[in-house]
Amino acid sequence: MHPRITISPELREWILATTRAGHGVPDVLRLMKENGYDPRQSRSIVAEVLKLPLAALLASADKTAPPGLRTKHPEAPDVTIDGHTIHVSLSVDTPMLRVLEGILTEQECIELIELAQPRLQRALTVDSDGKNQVDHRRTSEGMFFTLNELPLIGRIEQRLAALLDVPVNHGEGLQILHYLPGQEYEPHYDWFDPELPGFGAVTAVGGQRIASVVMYLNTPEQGGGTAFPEIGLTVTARRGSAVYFAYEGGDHSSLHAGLSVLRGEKWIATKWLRERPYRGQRQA
Ligand SMILES: O=C(O)CCC(=O)C(=O)O
Repeated sequence: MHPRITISPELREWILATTRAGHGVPDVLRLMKENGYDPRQSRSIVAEVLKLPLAALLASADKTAPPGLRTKHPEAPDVTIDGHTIHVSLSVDTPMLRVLEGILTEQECIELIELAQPRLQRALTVDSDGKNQVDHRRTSEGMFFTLNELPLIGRIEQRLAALLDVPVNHGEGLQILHYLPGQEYEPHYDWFDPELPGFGAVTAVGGQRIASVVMYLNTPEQGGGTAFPEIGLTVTARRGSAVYFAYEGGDHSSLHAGLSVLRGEKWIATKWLRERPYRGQRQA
């Protein structure tokens, strides 16, 4: 989980003074970049100081961000890929979020669970130094497939790549998570906080994460939805559907949580996408 960014009083005052003096946000972002600030971090800082929605600053991204890929956001009502039709049942702009129905077939969900089951281990998170750690906030069990490990995995990766217009090699290995009653994943961001000491290490290969796709492999009897507390949205976990959300620029509205499973169990497959090709190790 990323704590909210800390902004020094001097920087806060400089941003306010510069905008009061008549300079626009693009000027502020450009000056910050010239002074060594990471453009994504600058956008989050400026959004917070000026109380602007981060999305409003993304228009400035083209001028300030280093080249990095963004995802294409699927538009309603239907997207057909290789004969497989995916229905966009909900679209949100901030964070950029889509609920996707029919991303996986029932048979694909069953096979993924069967393949993952014997390889499950306590799920980890990335600590502030960039190392994997056991974390009380994430109590599920999980495993990773490597890229294109099996024909089924390759097929799903190709489908996501075509849907989101991101090459397969920008994806981290598909992660399967299994939650039992009472297990959950507390609110967190999937992007890496540029202010944490491990940022350089976790982004050295592939750069920053730009989007997540959480695919539901079963329908829990009760509970287990994915909550987005900043916007008051809970996506119901339903076999074969998914929630996709993009957070280019470190969007705080992408805060999300795997809600506690109240009855039954919950299985998901998560795909994290990077701005550049990623050939690295497992990340939680
Ligand atoms: O379990 C969920 O619904 C969300 C999973 C999640 O947040 C994650 O894997 O990053």
